[in-house]
Amino acid sequence: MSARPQETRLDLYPSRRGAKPCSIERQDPVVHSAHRQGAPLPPQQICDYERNGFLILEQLFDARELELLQEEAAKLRAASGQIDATLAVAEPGDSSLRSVFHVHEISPLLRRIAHDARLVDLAEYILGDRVYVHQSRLNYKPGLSGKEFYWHSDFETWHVEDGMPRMRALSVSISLVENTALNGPLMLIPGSHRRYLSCVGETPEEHFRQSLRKQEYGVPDPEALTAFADDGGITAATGPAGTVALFDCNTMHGSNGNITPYPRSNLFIVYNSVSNTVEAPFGPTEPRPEFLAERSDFEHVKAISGPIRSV
Ligand code: 6CS
Ligand code: FE
Repeated sequence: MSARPQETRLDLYPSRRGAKPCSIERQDPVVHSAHRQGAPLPPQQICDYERNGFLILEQLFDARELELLQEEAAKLRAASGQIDATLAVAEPGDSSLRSVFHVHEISPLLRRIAHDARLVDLAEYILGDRVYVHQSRLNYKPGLSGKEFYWHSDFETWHVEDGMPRMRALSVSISLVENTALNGPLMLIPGSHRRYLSCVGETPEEHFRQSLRKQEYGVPDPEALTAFADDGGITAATGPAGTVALFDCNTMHGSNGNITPYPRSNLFIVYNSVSNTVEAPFGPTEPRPEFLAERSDFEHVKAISGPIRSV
């Protein structure tokens, strides 16, 4: 593999380079739109998102829409043997299905959801720009064997391994089943998005083959993580099926394993600003495949309004 020429770009968020972990102040806004008028969220919720780095919303989708989404996730799971093998990720040490990536490209219904005005308007407002889908996935967290997602900032990986320059992206997670304290719900650390934890360790080539099952590089050091939790506490995104968690690309998050007998599945859609498209990775490895980070089609999403009935 040919080495890339000596790096001359300014890197505001260096990571996996130094011998010691360190913490860097965020250099980017959290809410990129200046005006509160005409916003798709009440001012209090915008403040909450800005302060905490996430927002939990219930009842964005109606019962029929949720049913369609649940059926589609089950269909993809049942057909996972026929899906391009690179998109389907198995649990570590097990062959049960952990995640399916690029779902907005393989399912017309999930594409329709990714283009839904209720989500796109929120993303455009918070990111202050037109947006495109950087990544999408279904996380199944199967019953009995679903393993944890260790603490991480998505942005750290997207910057180092994919070349996302700035913090101007967010994730939408839609739960497909009720998330309780029991089944490994998404956990987030309020306020953690305001600092960037520069991690240690040299990324191996094709790190994604390992990291999507169990991440070991680009994870926070225990002291910094503990300080984050001491300061902000930990919030679990529990709630009925259909609960939406909207979170900043640098919010520290993770989830426990699921040893209940029932799966805990979520749909994730990542929106990035069209002014923040990925470049060469800021770390030394080759760019990850496009099913993890869109690199060729940066055309902005055109929001579609109205309820989703069938596609
Ligand atoms: O590596 C990634 O891009 C993915 N991994 C995690 C644990 N979260 C975000 C993203 O899907
Ligand atoms: Fe993540």
